[in-house]
Amino acid sequence: MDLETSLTTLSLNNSPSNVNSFAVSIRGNHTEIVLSRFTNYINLIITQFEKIGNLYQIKVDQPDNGFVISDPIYTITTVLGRDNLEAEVAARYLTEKLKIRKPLLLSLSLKDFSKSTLNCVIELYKTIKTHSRMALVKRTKKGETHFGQIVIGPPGSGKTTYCGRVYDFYKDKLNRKVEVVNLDPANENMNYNPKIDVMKLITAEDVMRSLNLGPNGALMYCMEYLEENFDWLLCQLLEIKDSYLIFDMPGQVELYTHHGSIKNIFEKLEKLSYHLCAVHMVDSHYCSDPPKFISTLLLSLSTMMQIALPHVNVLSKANGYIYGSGEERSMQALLSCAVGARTESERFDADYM
Ligand SMILES: Nc1nc2c(ncn2[C@@H]2O[C@H](COP(=O)(O)OP(=O)(O)OP(=O)(O)O)[C@@H](O)[C@H]2O)c(=O)[nH]1
Ligand SMILES: [Mg+2]
Repeated sequence: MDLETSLTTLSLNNSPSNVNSFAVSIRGNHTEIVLSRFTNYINLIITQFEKIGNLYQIKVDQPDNGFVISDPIYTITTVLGRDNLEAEVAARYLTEKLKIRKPLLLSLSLKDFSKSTLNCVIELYKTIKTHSRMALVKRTKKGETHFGQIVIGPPGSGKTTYCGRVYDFYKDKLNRKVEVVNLDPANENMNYNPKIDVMKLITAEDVMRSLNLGPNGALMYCMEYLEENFDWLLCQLLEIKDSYLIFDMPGQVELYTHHGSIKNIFEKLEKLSYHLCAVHMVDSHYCSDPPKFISTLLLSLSTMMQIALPHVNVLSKANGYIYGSGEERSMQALLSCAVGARTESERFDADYM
């Protein structure tokens, strides 16, 4: 039975997202590696005997409360084969070095369990992962072009509310296929049903608790984690066909002005034919006096420079703006007031009265 066939004979319930196999010579021994990555676990066969050897089920110990641990602890159970301490130690060494985060089914059949052989296996595994990522990118390039908007802006500026409303507008009024992608790992009040939700990958709350970080540090960590797991996002995006995409983003300003992860994620998507526009939400309250307005303009400008996407500023909460008595109730008046410009009637009063 060859390796690929033996893989399919294992009673696995989920369809694999991809299967990759490689063969190399390690210290004179012909070595084959088959890696199958499923949505909820990984299947890895490493053999120098051209057949399946000891089979280990390796679980990642996570606390029940969903904390994310930076250095996971693994529980290894022998499912098939005789007890072999050397092989079990090798299985643990490989799992820990590879920092595998999903449950792993590992088949190990080696002639030589030396550290240098195991290190070669680790390098090979990394090569396979890179290779499979390249294949994913190739698959995306062959696909169609996608369009959408990423909704960014300071905390509480109305991003999530806007996403929900725009989703309803596209769907009900324009009859267009549209999906919302939530990339805010601390999103509590989603007024939409996201097609992709980053909170299934990581949440800011778990990071704060497990890594002892504050809200800002946790959000940055989450975005770095998402960047590292870009394949997770891409795989799910590839499942969405012909839909306009609305990305709901977190509200931490540094993420758009200094930090690189969000920029990098969207840069990669842009290269994969995702044509996106940044919709920068600004609370209209910040247009109510000149200093706030200037700081908003500077924030918008630095965000535009950093994110480097077509950029539209949207004034939110205009219904909540409190007009002065006798103030003209129009957007023009609101903006003139922000920069201290005089209205026509004020000019007339000042000049002629
Ligand atoms: N009056 C008024 N309130 C709004 C409007 N848009 C949002 N809000 C309110 O502003 C608050 C914050 O809105 P969100 O949509 O959660 O803002 P956000 O930018 O997603 O917030 P973060 O994700 O925490 O950064 C909520 O209480 C909303 O109900 C609006 O157009 N008018
Ligand atoms: Mg929000």
